[in-house]
Amino acid sequence: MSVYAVGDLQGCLQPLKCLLERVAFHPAKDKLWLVGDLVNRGPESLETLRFLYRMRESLVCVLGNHDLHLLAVAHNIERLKKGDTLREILEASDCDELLTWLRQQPLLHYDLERNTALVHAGIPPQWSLKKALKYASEVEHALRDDILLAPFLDGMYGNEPAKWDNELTGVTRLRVITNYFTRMRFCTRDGKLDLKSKEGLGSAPAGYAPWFSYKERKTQDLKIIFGHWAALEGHCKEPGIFALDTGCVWGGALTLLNVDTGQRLSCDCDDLGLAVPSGPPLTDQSSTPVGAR
Ligand SMILES: [Mn+2]
Repeated sequence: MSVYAVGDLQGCLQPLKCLLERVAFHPAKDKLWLVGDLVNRGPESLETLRFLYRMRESLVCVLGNHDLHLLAVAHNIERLKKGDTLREILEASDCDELLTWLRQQPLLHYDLERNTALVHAGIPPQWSLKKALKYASEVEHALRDDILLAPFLDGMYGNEPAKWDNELTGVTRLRVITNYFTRMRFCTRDGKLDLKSKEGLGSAPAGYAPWFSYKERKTQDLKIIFGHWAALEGHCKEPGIFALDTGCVWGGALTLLNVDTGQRLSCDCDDLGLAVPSGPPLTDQSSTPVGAR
């Protein structure tokens, strides 16, 4: 059995198929971990979701900001934004089935045997693994609950409060948790978020640094696999931290990591003879869903 992790798909189904073929992925034996942002902006969001749903028994999948945005649009909480490519999912006859599956997926996955966590954006420096799992489960509970789902989706948009406080309650609390797990790049030592800067390591505002860079980070002993930050181009020097978003949808490549050996493979649309999808360049990604409305 092999365990592989792939970066943000965003509807790039052909590069995923290419990578699974190259490693001779066997659905009954192997596992595929997904860092989230399965859909949106890319060419085949609906077919990507269908493909993953069919192989759901072989997957571990955490949710990204684009996946949550899809759920919010589907539940009439938010409208499609310019550049969204989600309409084909909303109009599909199997939309309910696909989204019912999607909302069961966690925000944070922990593999005890490998002491490895899978998360879309990251784990803030002030949270231990134990706390992170507890807070993730609060959002996961709301997502799976028919009554709590709509208020959660309605309340999740926004950048404030920028910092965790254990006294927070209700949808405000869930918003901050969601922002950490699905949108974070830079934060302060004590976990105050900057959700505006989206570029590389050099673009941090004064007092802010990448969430993984703090020496006192409470998850120093944990391996963490994450996506979301295409401007890192898959590079992260921090030991045990694996950045997998290599911007496939922005003309980069899709990266697959063998979780046990550390071997990386990548496949881009050029390799497949496909047109590179049009979009902003790597360092200028326009609005990210689940931002301020
Ligand atoms: Mn993302």
